[in-house]
Amino acid sequence: MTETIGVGLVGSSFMGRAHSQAWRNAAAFFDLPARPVMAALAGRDPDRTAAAASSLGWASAETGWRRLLERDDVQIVDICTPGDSHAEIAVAALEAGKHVICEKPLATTVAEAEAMTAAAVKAAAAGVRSMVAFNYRRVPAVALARRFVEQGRLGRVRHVRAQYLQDWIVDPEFPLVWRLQKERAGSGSLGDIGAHIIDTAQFVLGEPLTGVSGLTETFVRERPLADSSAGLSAGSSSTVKGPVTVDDAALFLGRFAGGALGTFEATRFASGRKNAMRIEVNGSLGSLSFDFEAMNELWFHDHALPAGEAGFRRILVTEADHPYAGAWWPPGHGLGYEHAFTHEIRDFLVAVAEGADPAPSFADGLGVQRVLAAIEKSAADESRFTAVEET
Ligand code: SOE
Repeated sequence: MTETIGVGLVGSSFMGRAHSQAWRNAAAFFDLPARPVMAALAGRDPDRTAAAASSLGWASAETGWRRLLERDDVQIVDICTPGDSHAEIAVAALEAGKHVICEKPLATTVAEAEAMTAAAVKAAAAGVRSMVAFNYRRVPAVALARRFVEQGRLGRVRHVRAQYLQDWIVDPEFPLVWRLQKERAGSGSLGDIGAHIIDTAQFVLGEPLTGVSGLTETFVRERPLADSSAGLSAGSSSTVKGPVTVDDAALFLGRFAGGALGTFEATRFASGRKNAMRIEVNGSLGSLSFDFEAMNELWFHDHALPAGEAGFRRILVTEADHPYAGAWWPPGHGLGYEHAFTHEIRDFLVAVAEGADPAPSFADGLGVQRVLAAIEKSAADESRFTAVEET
């Protein structure tokens, strides 16, 4: 591999750090058509960005993302900022001829996602690629689940049961970080983690959701104002409170194009559950079950076996012929949260080199955004929620 491709990344919080490790490691573990060069990290604060660039492995630091677009040594822009800046950065980067990978959810509104998709389609005609970073598709066990469904091992799929359960805002004194502000995040649990289970379910089934019905709730309506840089960590919080303008929890039902029914739950109030991204699929020939808290395992029930022998059995997804797993450690040694990011960078680079459109595309991200909007619309329509008669 002699070719190189320059990368500029915007943002150095949780996702910026996760993506940085992926750029650092992709070429060390995968055969890539071009070696990524970590040219520059961009951020708003010069000192913090310079310190982050040096600790995360970036060759230089830029104040402001626009500087990345002016640099000839940057061919890829990786967007790891809060949702309210995705559209502006992505459209400008695509128009400047840079390939773009953008964190999820794609945008804060359908209109923004539409503008981004239009820019992506236009750019693709000129060979400029884009991808939305739904990392859980690249967990080996989730990719294996997709393989099983694609191979028909589950038969006719009837049910999808998906949950994303976290508990980091159970404490009402946890501050009002950007993920709890509608203008910055678009929505709450719904867009932040509900978007993941929507994408994962559509990916595993290979079908889109065609209709949904939603129920959302904000349990804690005011929280102490946060340090503007605070992410998932509390940071320093104030005694002054401000309104929480997003959902704390979102439940929804859905119907898939092929007729399967889906039940979904996304919440940050599931005390004790840290990152339980779960999906179970039931089909006429068998079922699959996955929980991110045991991310190297996929459970499979073969319904064709005699009842006395059947039942869920654990597949340890660490074999060389499992998706992505062969690039890493010997069987049984296992992967972690960070590996899915490395896999998505690997897939993005291969698509860019092959001149193919990487998946999930911005159009796929727009599809998820439309599902989110439909859930919000349904949840806001109180008349569709039937009150139980008092006895
Ligand atoms: C916070 O809920 C969060 O960091 C999400 O924003 C990520 O997408 C998810 O992977 C982990 O949790």
